[in-house]
Amino acid sequence: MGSRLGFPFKKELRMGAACSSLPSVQDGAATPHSWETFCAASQLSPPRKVTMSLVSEFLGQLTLQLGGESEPKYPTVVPFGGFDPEKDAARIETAIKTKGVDEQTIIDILTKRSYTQRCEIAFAYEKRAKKDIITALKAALSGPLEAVILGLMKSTSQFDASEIRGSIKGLGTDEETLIEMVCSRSNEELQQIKQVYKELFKTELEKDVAGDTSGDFRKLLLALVQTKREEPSSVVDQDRIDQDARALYEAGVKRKGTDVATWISIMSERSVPHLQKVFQRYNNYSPYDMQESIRKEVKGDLEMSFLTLVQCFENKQLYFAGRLNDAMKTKGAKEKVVTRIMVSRCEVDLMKIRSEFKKHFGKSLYQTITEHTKGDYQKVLLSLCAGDD
Ligand SMILES: [Ca+2]
Repeated sequence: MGSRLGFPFKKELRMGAACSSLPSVQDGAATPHSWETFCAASQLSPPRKVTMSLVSEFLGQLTLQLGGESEPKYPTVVPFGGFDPEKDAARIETAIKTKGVDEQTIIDILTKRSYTQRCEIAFAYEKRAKKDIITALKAALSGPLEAVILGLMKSTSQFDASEIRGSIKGLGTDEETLIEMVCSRSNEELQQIKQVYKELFKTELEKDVAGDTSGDFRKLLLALVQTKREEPSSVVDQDRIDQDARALYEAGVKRKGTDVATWISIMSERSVPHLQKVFQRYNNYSPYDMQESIRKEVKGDLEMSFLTLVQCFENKQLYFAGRLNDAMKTKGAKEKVVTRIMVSRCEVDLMKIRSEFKKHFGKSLYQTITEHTKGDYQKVLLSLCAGDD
């Protein structure tokens, strides 16, 4: 049995049980024969034996990912050409064994490989070192650098699911994180998060969200988690755009109080391109634009959720750039927010977030990270940022 099995179960869950829950390579009968099987198993927790059914689950997920009409990606972390997992695993083993730990080598390798490649490295590492890479990295690293590196050992969906779980199951509920995660993710991303959430935590995301929120805030989050948003249509339906714009106005600014249910159904069910046109048309009815209307009509978590939604419908990468800018406004940095966005978006749209950052805040993300962070944490963030603008 691998040392990993001696790990407290709860600890594994907090880590998101990504590669940490891999069936051990030296488990004999459970030995995965390839990194694909190894990665497939990494989707599951608690540790389970690798069987053919897992392989088909993995293939099923691939089909799911390839089947849908995916949003275009703008990653800063891309597959490394001339990739050699054996060589990387050996270099990481040496770096971990080096007195005082050679953090630079760990950063250089793991931030310049895709998630799939990092999985291959994990597999090669476990084969040669006879222990799993997560446990080894956890023991070798500390502080915010450790958080980034362990985050990178999860897939984007696993990381997102773990962040949501942490925001709900931590001390009290971290509404700010929960809102960012649920209101900024696309339907497709939410569908994958829901699936992974169930695999990792053995419970439905809906159930956890419902258990820790209340009132209209809960209704809105649950409506989003149900992922009923329509797919973008090639036909622009002007009548429907007009109807929705008027309905949003009549449910809010025009009447006393707010008909929140109408706002929720329109904002959780319509496609993003449709909503962009609805918000433009909205200005024909309302003296205040949609964001101003939200600020006037609702308060607290509900206000923050609607604002996040509308900002993401209008320009998601600008929303993330703004979050990063806010998190690094003061002398230090709100490390949790910075880490979350850099890790979760580096293989999705960080390149575009970078350009929105530069365009709107006058300074590059690279330069801002340089000014507001230090040490190995700064090095790992700059490497994920992958260039100045
Ligand atoms: Ca009103």
